[in-house]
Order: sequence, then C-alpha cells, then structure tokens
Amino acid sequence: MLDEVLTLVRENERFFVTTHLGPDGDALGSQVALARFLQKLGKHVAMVNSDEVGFNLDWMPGSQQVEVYDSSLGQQEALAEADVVFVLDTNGEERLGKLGSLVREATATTVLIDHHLQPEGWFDVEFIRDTAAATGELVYEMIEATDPDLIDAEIATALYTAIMTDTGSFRYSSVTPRLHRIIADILERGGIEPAPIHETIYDRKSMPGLRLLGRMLNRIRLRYNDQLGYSVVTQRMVEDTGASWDDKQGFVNYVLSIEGVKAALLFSEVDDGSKISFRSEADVRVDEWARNFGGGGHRNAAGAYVKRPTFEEAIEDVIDAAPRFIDFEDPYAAEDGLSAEDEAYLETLLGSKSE
Ligand SMILES: [Mn+2]
Repeated sequence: MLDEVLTLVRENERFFVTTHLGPDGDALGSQVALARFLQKLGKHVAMVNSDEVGFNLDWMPGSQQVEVYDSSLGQQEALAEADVVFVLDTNGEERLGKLGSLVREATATTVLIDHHLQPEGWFDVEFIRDTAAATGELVYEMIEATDPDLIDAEIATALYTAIMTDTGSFRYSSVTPRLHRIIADILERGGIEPAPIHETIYDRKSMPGLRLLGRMLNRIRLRYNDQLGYSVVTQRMVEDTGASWDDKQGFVNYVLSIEGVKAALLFSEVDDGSKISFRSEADVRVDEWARNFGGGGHRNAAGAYVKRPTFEEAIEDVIDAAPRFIDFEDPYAAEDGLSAEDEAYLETLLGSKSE
C-alpha cells in the first residue's frame, strides 16, 4: 500500500491530483499538501477539482493553484499526460463530479488515498485506512516516509487544517495519542501556530449564516425516546436569510450535541428530494443506514442523496427506517418488567375496569 505509492512517486514525473465535490478542509488540505510535496521532489503537478474552493478555505496557502475543471485543453492534456492520478478523500466516481468518468478512464495509474469505507473497485493502487482520522494523516505518512524535512509552513498549514477539520478540532473517537504526536511534528517542522488556523476556520461566520443556523435550531425535532434528533434546511430558509448552502456546514453537529441524542440528521431540501447528513456518537453506526439510501461514509459521519417526489417523503422514509439500523433504548422496555409501583397502579386501573 504505502510502499507501492512511494515507488510510484519516485518513478514518475507527471501527477494529477483531485478530490471530491464541495472540497472540505481535509480534501483541500490533503490535496495542497500532497501537491507541494510532489513539487518539492521536482515533479510536475496539476491540481484540478470539479468544484471551486469555498470562501472558508480560500485563504489556505497553495489553494490558489487549484483549478476548477472547465474542460479546457490544458486540463485535458494535464490528465492525458499524467503518469499518476491521485484521488483524495473520496472513493467513488460520482463524488468527483464531472472529472469522475475522465479520471476513471484515464490511462494513468489511478491511486486512491482515503479513509472512507468500501471503495469502488476501479483504482489501480490504494492507500486507504478507515481508522485514519483524516486523509491528511495518510498524506503525512507519505511525506514522513520520504523525507520529513520536506514539511514546510505551507504543507504544515494544509495538513493541520485537514486533520483539525476532520476530527472536529481533535475531539472525535478517531483521535489517538499517535495523532497528537503527528500534529506536534507538523507544528514543529512547519514552524506554524495553530490558533490562527482555528480562528480563520471557525470565526468567519456570516450574519446570514448565523440567521440560518437559528432557523435550523428552531426546527429540531426528537424521535425514538429523544434519542434521534433531526432538523431541516429548506430552500425557503436559505432564501429568506440570504445565506448560502455552504453555511450549513457543521449544522448537524448541533443536533448531535443534544444530551441523550445518539444519532442526528440534517435534511437539506433539493428539488427532487433531500440531501442528508448523518452523524452519531462513537459507539453508534450510521454508515449502513446511509448506504441503505444510496449514500455512504464513515461509521459516525455519513451522507446520502434521497430522491423522492417531495422533501417530506424523503424525511419520512429515512426517519422511519432508523430502528432497522440503530438500537434505540426504550427506557421502559429496558427495565426488567414493571416496577412494583407500576404493577400496583395497573392493578387499580384493571380492577376498576372489570368491576
Ligand atoms: Mn476526510
């Protein structure tokens, strides 16, 4: 796996690096870090994505070199002439957008570097580990195994952002002592401060985005003994607040943060149904549930696009299916029968009826 990828890096000159639609911190950070690493080895690198870099990440050094795919001749040549194509942070053709089929059919060796479950089978080489906290962790391992001195401020900033954003600022169950040692190494070698990165990512909320958050919070509903929480972002809510769809990033985590809620969903209205974010506590899995609706992801964070005639139908179908994938505790059934008090109470009711 890793050895095979490093051999490909050593023995080739032209690389094409891409990542998924709506690139998040891990996607973009991994892409920028890998590209700069390759460039420092004297390689020729093209970074091309189907989607543009969002405003919350456009500050990242190196992100300006990422091109949006527009089927220009230059981009087609970059792909056609590449020896190796790296696909980062997603393991499926569809998630690559317009580039998906082109990458899949490319003559280059396609290499998957990713931490999601169940990759599609068309990659030539895979460096994947679903227990990795972020794709950035795997990119770090590539650089570390080659020459850790190559980690400069730009690579460090990109990798720190990748790992920080994919671990909810180092608080998910994927965070280990080893990951903290990697972070320490990244900070020391890059000579960078973590605080400004946190501020830039988390303290740049727009007023319309906060208004949208307020509307979303107001619409949280609880089901299954208050152990499932869900809310919605409708097209109307986005229009009314003047927010953008990007603003709903992280919203689902507010729903999951409710005490007693072990799984949370955010339904985003689309014309033909709903896009859905699934989140769960560490010992609860949502990936099978998402997969059942044509989606996928991690154990505790997954997504799906459910097509239905109406938004409401999509919500209903997914919520109704919940007990097939999650064990909701019923506080009454969980007890060993009824308490003496309950028995006595029932007897008075039954007694009065039969009399
Ligand atoms: Mn990731």
